[in-house]
Amino acid sequence: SDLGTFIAGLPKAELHLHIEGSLEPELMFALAQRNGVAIPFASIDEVRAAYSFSRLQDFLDIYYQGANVLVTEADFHDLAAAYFARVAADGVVHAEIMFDPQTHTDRGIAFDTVIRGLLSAMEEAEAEHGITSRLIMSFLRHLDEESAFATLAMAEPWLDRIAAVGLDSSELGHPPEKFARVFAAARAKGLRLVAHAGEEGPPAYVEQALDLLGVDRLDHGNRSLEDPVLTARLAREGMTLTVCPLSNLKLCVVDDMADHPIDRMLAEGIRATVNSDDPAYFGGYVADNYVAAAEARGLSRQDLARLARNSFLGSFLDDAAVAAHL
Ligand code: ES4
Ligand code: ZN
Repeated sequence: SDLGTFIAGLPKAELHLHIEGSLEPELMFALAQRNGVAIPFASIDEVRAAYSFSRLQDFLDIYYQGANVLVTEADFHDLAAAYFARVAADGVVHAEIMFDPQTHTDRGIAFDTVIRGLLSAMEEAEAEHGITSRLIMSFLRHLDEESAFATLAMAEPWLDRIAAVGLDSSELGHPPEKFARVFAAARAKGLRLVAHAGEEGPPAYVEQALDLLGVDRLDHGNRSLEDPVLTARLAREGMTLTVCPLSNLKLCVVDDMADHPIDRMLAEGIRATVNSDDPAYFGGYVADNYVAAAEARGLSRQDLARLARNSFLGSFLDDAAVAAHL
């Protein structure tokens, strides 16, 4: 379509992408076979049929199962290489990709295996596709503070290759305050900070992410709009929100794409961006997310250009690189 062509032609950054969530069923099967790992699905169609969720936890249970096929450095390389090859066609020129070390280290995969595989694919992506990238190491919030500190310690030799730490997994019952000390430690090491907040959790969790973690960027943030004071604050402070429309629909954060708040966020003056979250599970890569939101909410080409511009403004690129993309 004309809209799809316009969107794919907009240079953009992707700021909210879980690399484990880019594991397509075809690669899941290939890696299961390569590594002799059992998966609870008989066919690729059966995998796709299992991707029906009524809340975040339904998805997370399947997502952690899928990640079991990732074993060797080559697996992590191939996973990330497939992501970069796919989003080159979406107009992505910069990607800040999250990975969840604990999902792997807790089943005996070395931290170094994971990061070496990802970094080699990132280097190739710059050479082959001209896509620059950064790594965000995300802590699983359903695990304890001690496990997050242990993960930060494993990252110590790699700190110059990691841009930021993040916070993901089951939000309800695991408020940001649980990780205030480990985020302070990460900041002291020179890392930037992001956290998922306000996806299923209340506006108070967003306030904690701002006030107790001191995040540089918020992942999701949808439920902030329930609080007019918080909404105004996000706009005033120029906080970037990494919004994920197809994820929001699949996880029932919105009942219908026609109800998606992306344009309301822009109208409130919030620096909103559009991202894919877990594209292999939620039915589309980043350009599909722009298209779905644009069709459902009647976004103009000016709105779409604003969203793409916001993706660079909200990135962890240095000022000169940001300016070069605007
Ligand atoms: C996630 Cl959509 C979402 N929310 C929280 N944690 C996650 N990990 C991967 N996708
Ligand atoms: Zn996410």
